[in-house]
Amino acid sequence: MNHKISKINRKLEKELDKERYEHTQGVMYTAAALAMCHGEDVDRALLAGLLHDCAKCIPAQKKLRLCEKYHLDISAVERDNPSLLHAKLGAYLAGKKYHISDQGILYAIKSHTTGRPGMSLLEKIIYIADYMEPGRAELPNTAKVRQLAFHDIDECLYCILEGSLAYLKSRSIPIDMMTEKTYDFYKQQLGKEKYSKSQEDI
Ligand code: DGI
Ligand code: FE
Ligand code: FE
Repeated sequence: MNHKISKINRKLEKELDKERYEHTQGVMYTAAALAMCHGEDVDRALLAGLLHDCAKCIPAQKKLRLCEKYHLDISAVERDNPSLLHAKLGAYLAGKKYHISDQGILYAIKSHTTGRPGMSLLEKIIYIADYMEPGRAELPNTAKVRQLAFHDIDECLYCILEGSLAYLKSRSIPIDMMTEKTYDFYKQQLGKEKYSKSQEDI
C-alpha cells in the first residue's frame, strides 16, 4: 500500500466503527481486484474504496447539518432518510478532509449508494465492490453478482440495481429519484425492456 493510502487508512480507522472499517477494507481490496480485471488504475480504486463510506458513521442530524453547511443539495427522500447523505457528504469530506483532488474518485464516492446514469468505470467498480465485498451479508443474487463482476460489469451493475430496487419496493422503503433514474438508464442501455417478461420467467 502506498504512503498516502496507508495514512488515510489510519485516519479512517478512528472515524469509523469496527464493522464499518472492516467493510471498508473489503471494498478497497475488492475494488482493486476489479480494477486489475477491467483495466482501471489500482491506486484510484483503492482510494475510492477506502473512502467511500467515510461519512457513514456521522449521526443522522449532523449529516443533515453538515450538508446544509456545505451547501450540498438535499432531496426530500434524503431529508427523510439522512443515511443516504453519507455518499455526497463523503465525497465532499474526501476532498476537504482527506485532500483527494481526483474528481473521478470523488464521483465514485458520491454515486456509490444510488448509482447514476452514465457511470464511469471507477464508479461502477466502487458501486459493485460495495455490494459484493467478502464481508457483506450474502443476498439471493450475491453469487451471481460476484461472478458477473469479473466478466460483464454492466450486466453485474444491472443485476444489483434490479435486486436493490425490488428489495426497497418489497419493504415499501421510499426510493431516491437517482436510484430509479439509474435503473431506468441501464435497463434501456442493456436492452432489457423487450426481454423483461422472459427474464421474470427464469
Ligand atoms: O453504506 P453501505 O451500507 O455500505 O451501502 P450503501 O451506501 O449502498 O447504502 C445501503 C443503504 O442504502 C441500504 O440500507 C439501502 C439504502 N438505499 C439505497 N438506495 C436507496 C436506499 N434507501 C432509500 N430510502 N432509497 C433508495 O433509493
Ligand atoms: Fe455507503
Ligand atoms: Fe459501503
